[in-house]
Amino acid sequence: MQPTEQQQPTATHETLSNELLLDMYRSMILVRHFDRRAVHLQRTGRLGTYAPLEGQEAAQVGCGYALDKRDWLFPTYREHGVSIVHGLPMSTIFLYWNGRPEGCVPPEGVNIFPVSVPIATQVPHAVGAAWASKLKGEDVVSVGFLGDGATSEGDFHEAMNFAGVFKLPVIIFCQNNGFAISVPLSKQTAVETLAEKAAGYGVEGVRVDGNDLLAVYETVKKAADKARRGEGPTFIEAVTYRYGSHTTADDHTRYREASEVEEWKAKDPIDRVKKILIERGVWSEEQDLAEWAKVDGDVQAAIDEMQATPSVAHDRLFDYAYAELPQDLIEQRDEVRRLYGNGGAK
Ligand SMILES: Cc1ncc(C[n+]2csc(CCOP(=O)(O)OP(=O)(O)O)c2C)c(N)n1
Repeated sequence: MQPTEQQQPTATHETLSNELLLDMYRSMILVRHFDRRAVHLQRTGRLGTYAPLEGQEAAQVGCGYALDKRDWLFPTYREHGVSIVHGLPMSTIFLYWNGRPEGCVPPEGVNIFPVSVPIATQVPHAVGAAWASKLKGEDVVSVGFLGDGATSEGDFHEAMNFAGVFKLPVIIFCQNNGFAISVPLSKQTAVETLAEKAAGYGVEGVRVDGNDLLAVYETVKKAADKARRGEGPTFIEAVTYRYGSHTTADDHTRYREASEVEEWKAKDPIDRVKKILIERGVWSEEQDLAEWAKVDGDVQAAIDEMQATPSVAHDRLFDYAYAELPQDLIEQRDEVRRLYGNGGAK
């Protein structure tokens, strides 16, 4: 996939205060550092696996800042950036990837659903929550996140249709990062843009440069305002790119050219904002270095918290999927208990 040159709408960053822009920039640095540390933790055996987002910071941080704390997020496994901005502690995300049940429980008042790994299944959840908000007359927007590959799933189409018919206060936010694991967009869909799919459901579709923080912020804000006015859903296609592998379990160099990755790195979302801040005279290289050091302390504190959390008993794997365990799973659970003793806690 080539970087997309022409996307709508064009952001007018002059309208944003220095304070807000600096805040968003600091969040992007935090998110990138968090992400890199998570990959290292996985490589040293301290996380089970991990889905990196490096390259997608503008899409996620811009989206997060455009929403209100009362809005509800329905994330996939890659939404660490927007989740952190929305108030999810980094330690919770680390615990999730470390296989702890605590990693699925946001603090009270942080309106984020647990991560959905089956792709697109969270989109009907978001639409359902938006329907509830509408019926209750609440001023709340739900946001369902998905990737380009997930737009081929039935759940996505059913959710879009329902959202369109009932004019629900929902944003369906697609980060088109060019690949579904190793499958490129050209093998995923015959349409030129994913945004145009929205028309088939009577939903407004917007395509935005997902590496442009300000464009994403403005686009999501506009969609959220529209939803709050009762004017229905928006499907947003944020065109971006992931620099690394789909997860730490695959090797992206097997399915794409290094030159393509380099081409996208030249459009790095963090560098773009840094340039604006330096041009505005409110940021310097020295401040930048200090900021990276500061976020390192914050991320380290979250890692320490994860490592201080007692390990989990293996048999808790069986706790949450069924109210009453089927017989074959009872047998498996009992075998785990026999093998590990005491439920398997270390
Ligand atoms: C229903 C379902 N089918 C297949 C998978 C296996 N799978 C995991 S991620 C993935 C690709 C998703 O790609 P995309 O939607 O583009 O999102 P991205 O991971 O790039 O953010 C697939 C096929 C799954 N998790 N769920």
